[in-house]
Amino acid sequence: MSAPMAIGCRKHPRLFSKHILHKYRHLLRYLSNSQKEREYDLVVIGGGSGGLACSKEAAQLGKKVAVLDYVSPSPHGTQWGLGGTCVNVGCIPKKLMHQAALLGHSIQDSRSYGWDVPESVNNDWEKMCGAVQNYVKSLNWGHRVQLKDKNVEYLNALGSFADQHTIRAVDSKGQERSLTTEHAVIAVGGRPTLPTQIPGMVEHAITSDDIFWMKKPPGKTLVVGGSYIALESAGFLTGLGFDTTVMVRSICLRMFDQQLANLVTDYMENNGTRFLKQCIPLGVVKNGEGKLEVTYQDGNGNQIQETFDTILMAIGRYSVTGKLNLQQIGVVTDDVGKVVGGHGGDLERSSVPHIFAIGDVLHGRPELTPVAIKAGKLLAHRLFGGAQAQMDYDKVATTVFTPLEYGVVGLSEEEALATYGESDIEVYHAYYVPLEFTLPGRDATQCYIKVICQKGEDGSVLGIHLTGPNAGEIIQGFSVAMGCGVTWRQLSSSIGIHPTTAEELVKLHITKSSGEDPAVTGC
Ligand code: FAD
Ligand code: NA7
Repeated sequence: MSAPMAIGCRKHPRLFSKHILHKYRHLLRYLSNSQKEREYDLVVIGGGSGGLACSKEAAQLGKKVAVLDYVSPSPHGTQWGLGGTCVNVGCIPKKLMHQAALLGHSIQDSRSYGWDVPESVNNDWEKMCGAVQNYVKSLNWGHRVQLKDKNVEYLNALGSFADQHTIRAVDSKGQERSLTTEHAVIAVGGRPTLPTQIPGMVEHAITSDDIFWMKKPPGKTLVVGGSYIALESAGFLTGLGFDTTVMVRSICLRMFDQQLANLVTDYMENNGTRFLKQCIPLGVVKNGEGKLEVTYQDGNGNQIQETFDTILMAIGRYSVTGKLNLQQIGVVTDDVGKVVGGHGGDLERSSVPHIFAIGDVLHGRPELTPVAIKAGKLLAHRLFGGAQAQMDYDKVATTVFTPLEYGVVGLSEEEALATYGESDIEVYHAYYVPLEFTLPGRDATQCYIKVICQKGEDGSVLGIHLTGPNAGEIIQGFSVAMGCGVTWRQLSSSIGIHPTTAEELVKLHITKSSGEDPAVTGC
């Protein structure tokens, strides 16, 4: 294909130069633009976890910085303030509602500890939501103040690229402004997917963008999806007293260790969440009473109908890069619109040298707030502080905040087996009973710890997994140890803190391969 074109071009020099000019148009535009005086050193599109961190850090380094943040309302009209997903419709309201649900459990447990609690104790959704929303609004305000204090110009405007060095900002009144900049960071995050192919879902289903801002209690709820967002939402809704069903088409927590994933869902099932497995929604209509009639298909192909008050779709998220004009300016994205980084040896550099991407919008990286923040700060220091350090995306710890929390750092057993092979790994494990479960007689069947190591006393620890109360708090410290390359010898020679759940991790001694009973008995 290329030979005739080349011959043709040599015959027609004008065609040849036109061809070359077209091929290198982005580079030429970059070179010609690079001579001009620009208004800003850095413009960040997206004022979420990553964008705020990056812009503040760059301003601290003495640079002229602007950050654009604009929230397009959800299909149900939900909108929120500055701070991005985590603050408004993610980690923060989610964890507070998780806490609300845990408190409900604790109130029940408290009877066993001598508290005289009335037989019926109910959660007031409006009151809880009001408190959560007020806290979120205080965070929105806090972010605005911080930007002002740190000399970052904040524009409540939708950004897109007019060219490689010019950002077009359009505010809610349609007023437009152009900002020229030396560097740009794309930090626009993502939004939850609503399936257009399932009749009635876009009109009637809500997503995680809406649930935390619902004015009325959700009532009987169908949560669709097996992701962590689906399970966490179903977990707190059940805990708050709502009749909650999770519909899963395949497996839950696909990216996690499946043994632990099953323990998480078993615990939820034992504590009142209903699971419809191997089922898919086919459609939904609103009946005369305002209830949602869902038709779904089970694993045997039967079509079943059931009525719900609320449908929460948690079937994944998409990147909101569609309207940024990335293709036109030469920024390469993957097939789901995420920016491909790693150009020129910099993990966050896009295919256009002075344009970077951080956070959820960056291809192939964990979608977590601390990851976005760290990547944003490191990037600012590389761009403006003479630093070299790249983000370490490896061994990032996380926690699934289901009623029984699941904390994890490193490889799952499946990944370890695939990477190292069965003969090279040793798995230490234990089923344990958290002390706080004992007096109320709570079922601890799903409280489990698994440490995956390379064979031998000095073999590295490859993965740590824990289900139990406060798993998130526990796993953080162990992730530091993993980052330092902790070995099985070092882990198992640590002295525990008694009586805690965390000590069970350093007391592990039974290997899976031994086939011994891993139940912890006594101290
Ligand atoms: P975001 O925080 O999404 O910020 C992007 C911002 O850019 C948004 O404000 C958006 O409105 C704005 N924007 C988009 N397009 C434009 C544009 N063109 N112009 C101007 N502004 C624009 N992570 C955790 O670490 N722990 C958790 O417990 C956790 N729980 C979660 C629970 C839920 C329900 C969800 C949905 C997510 C959760 N996450 C959690 C993930 C976490 O919220 C994200 O990883 C994080 O917010 C990503 O930050 P970001 O800066 O990439 O993007
Ligand atoms: P994920 O982790 O992408 O998971 C999506 C879930 O939704 C998963 O269980 C899917 O099942 C399920 N799904 C997807 N489409 C459908 C349809 N059409 N019907 C029923 N079920 C469906 O999504 P999250 O939003 O939780 O996570 C977002 C990111 O955060 C994620 O990328 C992680 O990196 C962290 P499947 O497994 O495909 O059968």
